Amino acid sequence: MTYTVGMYLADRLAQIGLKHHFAVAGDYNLVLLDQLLLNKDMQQIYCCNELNCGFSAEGYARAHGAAAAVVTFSVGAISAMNAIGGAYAENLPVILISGSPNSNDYGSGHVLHHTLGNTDYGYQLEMVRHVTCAAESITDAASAPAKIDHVIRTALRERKPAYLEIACNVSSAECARPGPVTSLLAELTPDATSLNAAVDAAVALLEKSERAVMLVGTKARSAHALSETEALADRIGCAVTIMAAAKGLFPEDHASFRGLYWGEVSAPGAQELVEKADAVLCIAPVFNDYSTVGWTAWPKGENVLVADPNRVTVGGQTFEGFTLREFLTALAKKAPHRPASARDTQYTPTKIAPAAPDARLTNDEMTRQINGMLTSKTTLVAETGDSWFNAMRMHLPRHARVETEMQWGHIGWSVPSSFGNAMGSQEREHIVMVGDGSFQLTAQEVAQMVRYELPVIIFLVNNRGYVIEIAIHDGPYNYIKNWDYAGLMNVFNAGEGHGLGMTVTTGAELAEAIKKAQANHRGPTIIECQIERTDCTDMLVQWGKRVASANARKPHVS
Ligand code: DPX
Repeated sequence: MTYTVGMYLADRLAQIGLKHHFAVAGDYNLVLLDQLLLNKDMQQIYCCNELNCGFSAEGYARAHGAAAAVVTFSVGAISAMNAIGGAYAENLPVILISGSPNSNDYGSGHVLHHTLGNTDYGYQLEMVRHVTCAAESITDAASAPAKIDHVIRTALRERKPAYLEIACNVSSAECARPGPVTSLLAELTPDATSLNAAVDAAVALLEKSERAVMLVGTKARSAHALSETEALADRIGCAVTIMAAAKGLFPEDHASFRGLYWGEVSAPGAQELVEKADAVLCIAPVFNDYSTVGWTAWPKGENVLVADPNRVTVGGQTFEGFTLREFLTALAKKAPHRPASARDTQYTPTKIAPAAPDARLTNDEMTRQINGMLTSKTTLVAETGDSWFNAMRMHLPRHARVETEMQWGHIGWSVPSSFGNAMGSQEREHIVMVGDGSFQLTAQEVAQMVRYELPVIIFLVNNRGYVIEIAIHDGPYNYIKNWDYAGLMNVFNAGEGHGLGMTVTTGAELAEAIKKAQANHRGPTIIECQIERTDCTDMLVQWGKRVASANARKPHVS
């Protein structure tokens, strides 16, 4: 049998550990999909549309480390680019693969279907460069191995998405076989001089501090530095706080854990801890308008160390040439013990009192019951909206995971992303919290959970509108058409699936529905939780006010 470009790509994807890839068919990628199907180490998983396909791959990368999505030219790829932008913002190595025009049509002057109707077919590559760390167009078999390897290696190294387009007549063309995968996975050798200097500068900051605090940020996971972060916390012994997007990245039962730092909406005591500390070690943070609560909570200055995935800034100097993992490991060998900030404080998880079982369901009662379901095997996917704040106030058992998309913030992300996440970690339990407004963007991907029998439990919060937007800036555009969300399951089952849909209006009904959901092992469950529109977290209201006033700053006139 001829060894082909498509087989090479499949082998490389399987070699980096992918057991699945996500796809939507189209005539520019059909031959490529056939080639990928020949690889029996990987299963092809189908999505309803390319936006969802991109987000499914994004979710798979969260669970599994990397992912691939295969789409058709332009009509498919341009839809997928939004999700790929999300993967870029969230530091996830997703390989977007697009079928593309026949190599003979490039430069021929031919007008092709699914294109802009011009005769230059380079535009998709140009567009995708902005949302990927490497992008290649393959129009001949001889250069395919080098281009495929470059794209995959760069994505894995930079933890960012990358792009390949393969001319539809080249995916079945003959090609060389790949060598060992180690060439794709090799890490760069660290610059020892720079690393030692960074560690010395960090030690100097800690030596002169009495109340050091650690602040863990979201990129600690994509930098593969979670256990190193914990080891450093053990060594220094100081209080450890987390940023919102890093919820779940530091164990909440750790003796030094002191909760969420999010400016005015921090856990009790956490704001004071960070803002009064004489040394703040920020581990892989993302400081944006949301995470700084409208630029009001941004640790800066002489006593702040920022350890980014590939760079450390401390004491007015910046160091690079090593990874975050290498820095944390080296620092944990030399850092002094500074336990004061942990010794003098404690962490008390938020406790929500149970509501009367027959009282109208509230946001608090819903959150309390969902929190009660979490185990070390749970992955909780919290959509943009009040679901963020509900996730933030939950107490997590060790190894429970929380997924949010706080940098990109595309509503509707959670449904396809949880589908991909569940596909990539079938040994875990997946719970989604999603608002009605968000759900309406990507609802059809629940049908794929039915198709692949994934027991994802979806808490659909029906508060009749875009409540987070109402908190930030109200207007008629924040009110949406109501749907029969639970009823959708009949549509998706179509007489052959095991999806379950229920609507609840009281705490007792919710408790009953959760029991049924947990017994439904062969498909997803939607529990539509009907709550009042005005019933949202106080955190959302406070945070919303701050972000709104940052957005409303007048243009600067010089
Ligand atoms: C918008 C947002 O119902 O949740 O808890 O009621 O807010 P809450 P819902 O899902 O509403 C979400 C809504 C409209 N954001 O409040 S956060 C603007 C927006 C976005 N992404 C995309 N379009 C618009 N974030 C793709």
